[in-house]
Amino acid sequence: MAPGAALTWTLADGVAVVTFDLPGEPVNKISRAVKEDVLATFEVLERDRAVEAVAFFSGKPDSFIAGADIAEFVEITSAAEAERLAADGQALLERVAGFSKPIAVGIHGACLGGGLEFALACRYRVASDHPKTQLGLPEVQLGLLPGAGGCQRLPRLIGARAALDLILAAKLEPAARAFRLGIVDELVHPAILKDVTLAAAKRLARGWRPQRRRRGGLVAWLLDRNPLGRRLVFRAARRQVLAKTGGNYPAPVAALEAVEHGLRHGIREGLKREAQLFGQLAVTDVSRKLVQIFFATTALKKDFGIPSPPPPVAVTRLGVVGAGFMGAGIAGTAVAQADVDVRLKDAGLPQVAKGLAAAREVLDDRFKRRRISKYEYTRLVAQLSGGDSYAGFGRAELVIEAVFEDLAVKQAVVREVEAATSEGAAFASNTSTIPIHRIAEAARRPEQVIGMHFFSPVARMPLLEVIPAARTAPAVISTAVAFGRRMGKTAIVVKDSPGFWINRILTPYMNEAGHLLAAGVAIEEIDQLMVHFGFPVGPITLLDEVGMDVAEKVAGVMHAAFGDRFAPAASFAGMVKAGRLGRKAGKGFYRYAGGKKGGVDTAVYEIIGTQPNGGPRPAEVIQRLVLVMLNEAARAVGEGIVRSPRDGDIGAIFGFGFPPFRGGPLRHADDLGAARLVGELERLAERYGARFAPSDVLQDQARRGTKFYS
Ligand code: 3H9
Repeated sequence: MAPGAALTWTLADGVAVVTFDLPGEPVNKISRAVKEDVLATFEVLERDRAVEAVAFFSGKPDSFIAGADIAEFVEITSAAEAERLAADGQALLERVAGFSKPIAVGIHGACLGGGLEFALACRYRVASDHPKTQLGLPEVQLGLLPGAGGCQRLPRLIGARAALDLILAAKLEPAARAFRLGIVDELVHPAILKDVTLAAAKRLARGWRPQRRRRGGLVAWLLDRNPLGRRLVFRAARRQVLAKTGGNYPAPVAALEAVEHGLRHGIREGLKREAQLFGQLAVTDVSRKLVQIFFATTALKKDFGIPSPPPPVAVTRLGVVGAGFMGAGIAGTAVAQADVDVRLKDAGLPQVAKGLAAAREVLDDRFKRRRISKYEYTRLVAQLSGGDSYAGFGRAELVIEAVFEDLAVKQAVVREVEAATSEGAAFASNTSTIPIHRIAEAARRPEQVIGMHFFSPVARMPLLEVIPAARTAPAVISTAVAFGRRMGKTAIVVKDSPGFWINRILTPYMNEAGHLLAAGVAIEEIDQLMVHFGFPVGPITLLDEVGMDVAEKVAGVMHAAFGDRFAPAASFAGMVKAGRLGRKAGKGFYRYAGGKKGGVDTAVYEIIGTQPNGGPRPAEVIQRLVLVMLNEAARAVGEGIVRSPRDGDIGAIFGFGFPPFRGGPLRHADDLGAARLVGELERLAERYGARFAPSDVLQDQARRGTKFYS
């Protein structure tokens, strides 16, 4: 970047209107070069007598500043270097905070990380009330902390409790909530953002001091403003952080320390500690992995999974067949996220009514959490409709089926949908195991058939597997990926093979949990060990969540497709017969009362046929569960089930919560090393059977000394 290229300014009635527009980049980010530019610009503004105040804007259409340039962190090799980077960022913002002329910022679009730290250093903040305007300090999500003064300025502005809530959870707040919290001073329509910010700058130049009301009343005073209350706040936050991260993520703990240190010892000392901790965090393996995930995810946003993808069809009306839990989830999420008309179809009106009510719950939830206004809610609810025929499907550009997981049923649905839709409409199946080409065999237009595998609950699970069959048209692939993204999903394009990617690698892991139960390991021990490893829940809890009937069906399909290696664990066999389907049935491995999960139901051991007796050592339990998955993941990569290790890792992290700090199963395999994995798998195979036999891919890597990521 040429010096002086990012910031430009003009003078308007005594106010320097500064525009930050990083050339050639989709978003503004604060790199070393940008820091120089800011310093040089402010130098000139300081000297120019005609300038009485500054109004600062972004030149990007829908984003303000995305934070510090994350690419620079990748190149850092030592903690000292990272600490210097933070100290330089702090020095820049000290210059902004101490600037002799008042600065007002007009924020429209994402204002994140270093971008918000910059805004906090300015005298006055105006934000547009546009949905794209979001503010937050997401650094802990990258394994870092806000290192340019964010851990100091935010708690001083809005109180320790509210600041910790934002920083520790990496929360992004819509502008309206940021206004309520006191982060921004004024909330305006985007059309008048510039004028209002300029007017504020002018008033500030004339000596106006904006009054900031302390928020939160007496409770905030008791908890935020006196040392005893504050100690309580920090103690509770620390407890929560440790419970949530299981000690696997150092960043939130460090952020907590930076905030506390600053409030106890003053801003100077706080900044110093903040920079030190930033330095330490930036070179941790956890941060490196989380930064890789960030870049992998952003790269996926532009990747349609095929070379030279044709433009996607713009979907305005979606047809959904099957008003069960999945169908309703797809319908509700499509309306809420993609703002399309949805027509939901099922065999009978009572099912349709139930499905529409469930779909509406997605909107209810958004409204309750104030993510959408009453007006938006009413408008979106009106876009949901349904019936027991295909009426209304004629205008749909895309139809997604989520009917019973049975080939004949799905083939019948394809035929019906083809008869009811236009020639160009794409047909997507939400099957989790049935090969898409088998479903397409029944179609008159097989090139329009594709798989879109959502995860349950659809509104919350971030992954979508898009599965083209051999004959699927490229435009249908682009359309499915683009629509999945509009629904807020991270989409990976995977090969048409039983179980695709997620169920392919998850099934052996679930089966292994069953083998361990049979070997006498207690239910809660298996779950606790995997949570300790970093999964959000253990495999037995996951079975209860997915539903034992669904899991049994998946396991059966996978067994038929891949043979003995996927033989289901005998210990699971009686669960479905006993009606222990999991959470939805109110009983599974655990007890459920009023929708809440209770303890293990020990009556289950009777059905399993083994009582807990200690079983293998914890280290062996972890090894069996993890290695069986890594081995299958390696094998599936060898078969081209995912197009790259990146897709495989992002899929596993977003699909079922493979621990992000381990970077995904393939990064984790690289970290352990193929030679070690092969050795351990051989030992397990000898002891427990051929299902552990090391895959050709790992054996080949071990021989050649290669990895998934070079
Ligand atoms: C920080 O600020 C630390 C400080 O506290 C202390 C420092 C001392 N850096 O996502 P998109 C790229 S840490 C580098 O597709 P969208 C992105 O990779 C930072 N690159 O757009 C992509 O590149 P490409 C804290 C960045 O509209 C392109 O921009 N901030 C950065 O869907 C477009 O991105 C964050 O963690 C960055 N900071 O979403 C925010 N941001 O075109 C990270 C974006 O080559 N950013 N890029 O593929 C985001 O969350 C989203 O990008 C954002 C836009 C919401 C801003």
